[in-house]
Amino acid sequence: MAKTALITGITGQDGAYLAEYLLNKGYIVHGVKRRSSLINTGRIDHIYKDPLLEHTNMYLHHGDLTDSPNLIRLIEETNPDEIYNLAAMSHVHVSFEIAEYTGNADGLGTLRLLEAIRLLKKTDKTRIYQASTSELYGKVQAIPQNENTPFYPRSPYAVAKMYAYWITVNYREAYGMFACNGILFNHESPIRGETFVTRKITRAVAQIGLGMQSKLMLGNLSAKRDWGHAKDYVDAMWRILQYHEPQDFVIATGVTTEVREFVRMAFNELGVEVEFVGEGVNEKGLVKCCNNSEYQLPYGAEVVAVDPFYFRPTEVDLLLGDATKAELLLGWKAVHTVRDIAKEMVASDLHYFKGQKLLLDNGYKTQKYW
Ligand code: NDP
Ligand code: GDR
Repeated sequence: MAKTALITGITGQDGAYLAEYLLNKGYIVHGVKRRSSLINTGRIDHIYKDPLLEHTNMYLHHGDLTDSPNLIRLIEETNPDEIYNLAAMSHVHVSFEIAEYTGNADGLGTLRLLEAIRLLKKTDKTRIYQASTSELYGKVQAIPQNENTPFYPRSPYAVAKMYAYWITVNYREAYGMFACNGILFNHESPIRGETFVTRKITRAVAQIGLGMQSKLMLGNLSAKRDWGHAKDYVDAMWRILQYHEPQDFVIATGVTTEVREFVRMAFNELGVEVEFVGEGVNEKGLVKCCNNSEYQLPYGAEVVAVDPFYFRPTEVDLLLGDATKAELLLGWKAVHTVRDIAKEMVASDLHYFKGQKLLLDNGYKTQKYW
């Protein structure tokens, strides 16, 4: 019999990849989406079919992690074998501005799901995956970070996720639930949210190359992240829930890269070399040379600058994960390198903005029709 999965956060980057992954495995997929004033299903439109018109194994339901009765009803109605709790206010910088909401959705939201499983007496049937994060390590206590490294969260987001992490462990120990944390390090893709640093960079690089934008404004260029591909990471989520006992796993590539270096990699995809000069808020990225006639940028052009607006009140300087446990127990290993990711993301953003430029050059506005 086909297994049933319930995915919260199905409209996000990971939710979209996971839904496609599970459908390909023959699952019936139920996704929780939020009501929004504009349609927010762009990432899953290609796999969605209207159940009233066509056969489908994917169903969408309105819901919210701040709404307990809604979650209880959805779990009761869909009776899932597996729940993937991916929904969250996932932007670290924004969490400093909406700290209480972040705590409610990202922290208490996980408790609401766990309680719903318990109240509905589904602890023996339903397995739950909690989207934990390398942000838990924050001010890192060891390099690299593994499942035994102490946490030191550095943002309202990370503190909320720390509550979610421990309440998941607690429900596992207290009620014997199959509840697991995947401590995932940063993972990116062409459908990454536009305000996370990699996507912000690849979008800007594409537009600068096409003459649609002059400069990219960034915050801390020295932050280091262990960047993997979202496609590889949703496979790890599934493997975590298939393991014979519930455990927590670090999922990472084992390679860390500076934001500055990711910028260089992205410009390299246009054949453009960028050199960083200056320090702190005065640091700039200048064009050193161009090897591709399609994207000729003038020598010395300032294409990157620092804007302190993007600095965070407390920063996470360095993340580097050790996923040995996942490799040994789950047979999981990252496939894509950070350079593969930069290449794929720049290519995808170039494709999109070339289309937009074509429209603009021919007198059509590129804004949405509404
Ligand atoms: P996204 O921000 O792309 O997606 C988040 C999803 O959660 C969206 O579908 C969003 O809906 C939904 N959502 C937000 N708030 C609520 C709420 N209150 N109730 C219901 N749904 C809500 O995140 P990612 O896909 O990148 O990440 C998935 C999860 O993994 C998140 O929990 C994130 O914190 C965590 N994580 C991500 C990592 C990464 O590098 N990507 C690394 C480690 C952990 P909408 O589309 O309407 O905004
Ligand atoms: P992060 O991702 O905070 O690690 O959280 P993000 O891409 O936002 O930042 C990574 C690093 O880049 C620095 N940075 C900038 N960041 C953004 N967003 N915009 C900028 O202009 C900029 N300039 C420099 C940041 O300071 C930071 O050091 C992501 C999210 O997906 C979380 O939900 C997830 O839990 C973690 O990854 C693992």
